[in-house]
Amino acid sequence: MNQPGHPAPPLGSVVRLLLRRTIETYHDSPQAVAWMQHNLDRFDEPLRVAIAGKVKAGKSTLLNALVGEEIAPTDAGECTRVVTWYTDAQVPRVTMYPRAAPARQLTISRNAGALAFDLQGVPVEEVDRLEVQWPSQSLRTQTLIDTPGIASLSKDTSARAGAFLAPEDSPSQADAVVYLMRHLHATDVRFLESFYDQGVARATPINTIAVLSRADEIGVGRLDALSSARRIARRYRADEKIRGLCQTVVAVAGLLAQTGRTMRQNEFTALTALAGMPRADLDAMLLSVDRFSRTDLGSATDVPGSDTRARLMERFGLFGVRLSTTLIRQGMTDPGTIATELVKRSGLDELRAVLATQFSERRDLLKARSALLAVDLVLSREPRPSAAPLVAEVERILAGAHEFAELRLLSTLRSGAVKLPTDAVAEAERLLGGEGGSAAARLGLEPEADHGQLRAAALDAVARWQRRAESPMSGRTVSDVARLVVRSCEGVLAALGGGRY
Ligand SMILES: Nc1nc2c(ncn2[C@@H]2O[C@H](COP(=O)(O)OP(=O)(O)O)[C@@H](O)[C@H]2O)c(=O)[nH]1
Ligand SMILES: [Mg+2]
Repeated sequence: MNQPGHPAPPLGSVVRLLLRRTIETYHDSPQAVAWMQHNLDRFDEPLRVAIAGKVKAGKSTLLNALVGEEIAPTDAGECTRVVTWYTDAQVPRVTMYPRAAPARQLTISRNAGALAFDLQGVPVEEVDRLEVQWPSQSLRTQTLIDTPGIASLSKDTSARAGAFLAPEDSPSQADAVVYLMRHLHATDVRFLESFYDQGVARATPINTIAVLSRADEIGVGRLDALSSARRIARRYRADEKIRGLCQTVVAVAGLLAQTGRTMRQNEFTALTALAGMPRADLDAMLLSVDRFSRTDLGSATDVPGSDTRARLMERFGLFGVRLSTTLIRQGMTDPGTIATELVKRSGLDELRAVLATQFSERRDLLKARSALLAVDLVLSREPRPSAAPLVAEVERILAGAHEFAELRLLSTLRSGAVKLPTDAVAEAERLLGGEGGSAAARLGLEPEADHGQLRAAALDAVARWQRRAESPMSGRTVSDVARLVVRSCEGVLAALGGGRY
């Protein structure tokens, strides 16, 4: 226990020191030193967020939506079968890392607006990964990793994704995962379980967010599709089994978001022409993808031809075309406004907010978790007497760092194992950082709450949970829970400054 007034050193520096000490202890093992050095570098890199899910779940499209550019190839194509890293850089560059040959640079070409890379004849199976360096604000705080589909028909592709995300013999290369699913399927659950069940810091679904993807397709393209999708996501969130495997579930229509962020003038022109058609004719065309693209409108009309319509369908989907033409008919005449509306309805902003609170704000903790897994691997692969203090230190960090204690308690609370009133459980989860690590998120205040409001709310929470901890009515478990919550509130107060009480 730390004495009051002597705050624990930040988790980041404790873990960095552990990494260095491990290197010293294993200085005579080149393999261990290289592995630890790699992890020391990784510790200071942006967070690595992998996008996972079955083939055609919409992973590459969602990555593009997050970046705001069509950099990840979508649909088929051999590149989509290789694990691809997208990192921020000054100059665009694509590097291929074959398994058994030196890395080499690939030329970048564009195919109808989207990037395409040519593997120069190297078979997909022989490529370990591609790295796309791309100047982008959104890649500055997180490296995004596009993965091939899991449980796909092609066993090899699926195995490559599995080996990357949840390798059997070493910790994952990713610090966190966004898992896309269209409906929850048994294979999704199995995959989530395999990712989550890893060595130290286990029993915390901390690094996984689930996305109910292609949300516009729910409800067969009706204009309220997104509301239905949000309702389903809410139901998943309330499901104990799902809550045990991921932090939260958000509904997102990646295609709408991607197209909204990259919409072109000629697409707007085509949509405007469609919106000018007699409504019944357009509605009839919009009954299916095929009808929309194939209907023969003759040559006399100024309505876009079959090829243009097919292309519109690829970019907007049935829902996107229906929504855009409706908006135009209602009087939106500015492409910018339509684009903004597509993004707004897509759920992308909600996903970004969740990524910020669950991942970015927890960066240090997620990095620490990855690093501890890496140290643990060395300690178990090459046990030696001189490493005993390191083993003890890993234990001490896991048991002693309040951040990990918060995570364990969050999982326990979410499993429903603690007998507390429902609203108290919800408040405890919030104070423990379940909805984000910032003071405002923990205290349930608006992000713009001022210092005085934050402090008052934190003091109030300390007092309430202290009473609960000391109440003779509280059983042992509840008292322990309450004490940890008090500690979290004290942490918030300490960070706000101005003395403890
Ligand atoms: N309607 C709709 N289609 C989508 C959405 N996201 C992706 N798609 C389409 O689904 C197909 C597969 O998408 P892709 O991103 O390549 O999936 P991946 O295999 O998981 O990377 C493509 O034709 C996309 O246009 C979405 O949100 N809505
Ligand atoms: Mg893909």
